[in-house]
Amino acid sequence: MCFTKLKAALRWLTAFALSAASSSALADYTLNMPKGATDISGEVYGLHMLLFWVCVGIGIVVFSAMIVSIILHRRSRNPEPAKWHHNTTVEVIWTTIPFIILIVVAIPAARTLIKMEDFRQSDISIKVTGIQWKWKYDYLLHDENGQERGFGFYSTLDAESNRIRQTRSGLDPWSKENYLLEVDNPLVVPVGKKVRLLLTAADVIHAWWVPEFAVKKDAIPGYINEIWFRVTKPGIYRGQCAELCGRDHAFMPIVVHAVPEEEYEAWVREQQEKAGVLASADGEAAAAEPQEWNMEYAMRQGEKVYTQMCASCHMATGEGLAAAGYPALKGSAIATGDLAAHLDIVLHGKPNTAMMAFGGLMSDEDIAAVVTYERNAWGNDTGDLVEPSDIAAAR
Ligand code: HEC
Ligand SMILES: [Cu+2]
Repeated sequence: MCFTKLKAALRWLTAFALSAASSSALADYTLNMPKGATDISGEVYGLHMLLFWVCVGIGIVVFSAMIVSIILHRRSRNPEPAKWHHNTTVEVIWTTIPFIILIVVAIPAARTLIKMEDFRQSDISIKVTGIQWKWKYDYLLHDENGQERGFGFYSTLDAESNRIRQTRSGLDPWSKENYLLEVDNPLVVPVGKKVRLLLTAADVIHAWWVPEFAVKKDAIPGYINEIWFRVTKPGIYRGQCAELCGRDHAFMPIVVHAVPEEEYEAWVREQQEKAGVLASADGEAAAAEPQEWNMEYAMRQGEKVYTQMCASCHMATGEGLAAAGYPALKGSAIATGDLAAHLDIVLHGKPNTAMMAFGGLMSDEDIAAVVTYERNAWGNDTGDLVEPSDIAAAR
């Protein structure tokens, strides 16, 4: 039986090697760390290579000495071993040389570290919040009068990767470019500007990591960490959460679009317009066009919010994932019963379960929309239209 298993494993390995060789995966496959897209990442790469060659040098010297002594002083050649021990000259040499090597590598390393920790004079600050299992980006923007003009959005695994990755989806991961490395809303930054990220988390510890920028730092609840980067080449850069943060840790990728400054400015304006934070002619923040609140709009908005915020646990079908303890919302007594109890669990969560308090994470409108959606989707036809004012009252 063991033998059959071994044969199966071998067959699988061969198939894997063949498919890897024939696909683009092999072309992308590299052993070394990337030179990256920022000056700092270039320096980090340089340091890494310097140390690598120092290690190679040390390896050659140490192993040569060892091999030579093993051969020259083998027992058959020297049945009578020499009796001396302790040689001050040799000991001084083998203490001094490593000491000098350490100093030589510490100087450039410290210089780069100091630069990495220098957050002064940044051009843009963005707050990054790790959430199970997505990222939230808040652009902390002000106009020249100090008026807040910021906006924020969630960045979640793209729908297609999400479909493919479901157990027994029957879909082929190789068919999707950048499988599990694509999001719906990427972080957009201008090339050549110093971008400072303020990292935190809403639930457990996550870590924001983009290898091409040589930045990786923990995002910790109740705590703010800083990182910065200045991208030199326009492009799309990808990364992942680098701190094991729960079941879907592998499904909260990071995508950064580094674009020329004008393109960034245009994008920011568009986001500000959408968020309704732009100044009108008289200097007051112009409110977004008031949206008429009706069933059709609430359901459309609710589905979007549900896909971003809830589907990772309760599933797109509303059927939940019993094996992981995520209840179905389809036909759920709470989602089809008393509205107050339903709002309570969504706003305040359920302590000591994965159902977190969404009240602090989402606007009245988004919560009203998603609750309306839950109460009417998947055959939960309660007909209830929840108003944003209901949420404000229930908070
Ligand atoms: C991280 C996983 C997770 C996410 C994301 C999540 N939930 Fe939950 N949810 C749970 C768990 C676990 C429970 C069961 C809690 C308990 O033990 O009662 C639950 C319970 C519920 C219930 C009660 C269902 C019932 O019949 O008991 C509702 C309603 C609900 N969630 C709505 C939502 C909404 C709306 C969202 C998105 C805004 C959401 N959940 C996001 C994990 C999650
Ligand atoms: Cu994470």
